[in-house]
Amino acid sequence: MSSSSNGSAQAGRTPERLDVDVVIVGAGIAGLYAVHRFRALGLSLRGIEAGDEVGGTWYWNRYPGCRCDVPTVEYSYSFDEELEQEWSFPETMSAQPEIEKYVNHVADRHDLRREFVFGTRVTSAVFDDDANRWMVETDRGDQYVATWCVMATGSLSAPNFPQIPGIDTFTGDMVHTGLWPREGVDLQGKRVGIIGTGSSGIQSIPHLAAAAEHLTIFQRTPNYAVPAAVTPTDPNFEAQIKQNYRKVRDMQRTSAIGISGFTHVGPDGQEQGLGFGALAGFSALSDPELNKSMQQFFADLVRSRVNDPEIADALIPTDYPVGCKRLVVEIDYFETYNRDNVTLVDLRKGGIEAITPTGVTTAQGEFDVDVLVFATGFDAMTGPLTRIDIRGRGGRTLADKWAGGPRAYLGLVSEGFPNMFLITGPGSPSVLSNMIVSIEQHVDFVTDTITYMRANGTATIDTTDDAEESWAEHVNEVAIGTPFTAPSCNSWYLGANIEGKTRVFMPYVGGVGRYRETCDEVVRDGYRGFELAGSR
Ligand code: N01
Repeated sequence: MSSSSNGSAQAGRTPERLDVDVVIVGAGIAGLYAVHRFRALGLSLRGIEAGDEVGGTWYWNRYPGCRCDVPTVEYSYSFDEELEQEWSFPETMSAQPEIEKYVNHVADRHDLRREFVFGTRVTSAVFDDDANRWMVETDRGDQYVATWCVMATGSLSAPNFPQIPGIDTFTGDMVHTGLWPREGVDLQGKRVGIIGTGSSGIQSIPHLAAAAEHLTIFQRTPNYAVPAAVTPTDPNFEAQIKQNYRKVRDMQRTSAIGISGFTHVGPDGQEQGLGFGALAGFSALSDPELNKSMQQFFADLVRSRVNDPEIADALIPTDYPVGCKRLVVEIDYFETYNRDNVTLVDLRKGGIEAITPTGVTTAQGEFDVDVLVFATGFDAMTGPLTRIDIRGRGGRTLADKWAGGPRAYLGLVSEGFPNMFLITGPGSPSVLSNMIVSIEQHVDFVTDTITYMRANGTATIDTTDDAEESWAEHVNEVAIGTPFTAPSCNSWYLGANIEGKTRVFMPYVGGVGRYRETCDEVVRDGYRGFELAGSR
């Protein structure tokens, strides 16, 4: 990595007061691409990043075992065709350090860091109705005035610490997988506890078990998990992809989840592909009979890998369909339960009652631990936005507006918050897609929109209640009948993981291709559903 710690390097910097065209919040994959595109328009800009470095998700989530479950060659930017040819990912599905390295390389290659302040968190963004401008403030005392505010804040970036009594009394090390320290966590000879068995828990558990003296796993709900098809990158296949990258990108953009499914005939005469079926079958998963047989397949898989039948039973989901929660991709997860130094606490037999200075108290007894890992997920999709004091027209807060569930036309603009763009916001394919494909599409949309507004001297872009409402109805409609919204389903897609959060299915399940077409049509129809007003 070229600059190891921008944030700490900027620790003593003087607060800024800047008047710019655009403020971009976040230096993840979205924020970096936004800076790249907007700078090419000649816009003045300031990027603001809470972390010490670029990377977003891949900066914060550095827990052992963290890995992407989208094929590497597809989980990459498409805008730099030379980079596509030059860059090589060593594995079919990249581990976090490789992706972080890639994102840092992009930042260096396009000289993007210099537009950002690091180690700086946006605390408020307030729209000035008279001036049609956003006033953005940070925890470092910066004040920015901007015409457009682009929230590249990520969908899974607001960590969830559950409200467990006594959580603040724990005297050992407490760490969230989504805030894993850069220097790592010393687990040698330690009794480690982990709460949560979603993707982060399932990925990290084998590594924690291997490093710790003892690992206690607190599982509230077992998850469906499939073995990850991770192998070293086949140079022949990589060459094929590189020759066909434009076709691969086209296929991604018109696909259901932003993954091309590109195949070619290998030297053995067999068709080879990217081997990614795990998330692709929304419609197949909606067939109850097929879903039942998949559930049986999972049960058999777990029983074949876990020695103790009682533990195997505890690891098999029985009360919700496959596809309700995000399908997890695992390596050696189930075998970990065959280790002598691992204990599974099935919280369905008695839940967590408290955290004490020395461990976790459950209805089944007390478990002493030295390190407590929270793999308890995120206040997904809305949390990264509602945790900022965002106030739109008339001083209305976004948090209040979204108290009954998020509303944003196309997941891009929320009525009453003009000139604020949400990258991969609720109501867009976002977390149900290859994020880089969706990010590029949104940033391109915003770039084109700003270009259009400048060309026409338009002051503001907003949307209407009606447009927002009918989009919300459509998002809801396409989710009905899928396992995502099954009555037995409790997932973060529905906000069910956060106490008091209104249960609304947030992402758009209609598909990346269909969504892109809709956005293109909206623009062709003169920004149908948006309100372009005033003159600058
Ligand atoms: O979070 P989660 P995550 N007491 O919300 C449990 C992406 N991602 O960080 O199911 C006890 O899925 C909770 O239990 P329950 C991916 O999109 C991708 O793992 O609510 N347990 C659950 O087991 C993923 O879906 C990768 O009953 C409590 C766990 O904590 C998303 O990020 C890797 C609890 C939270 O699981 C989030 O995944 C990692 C409590 N009070 C993440 N509160 C890839 O592979 C919560 N839990 C690409």
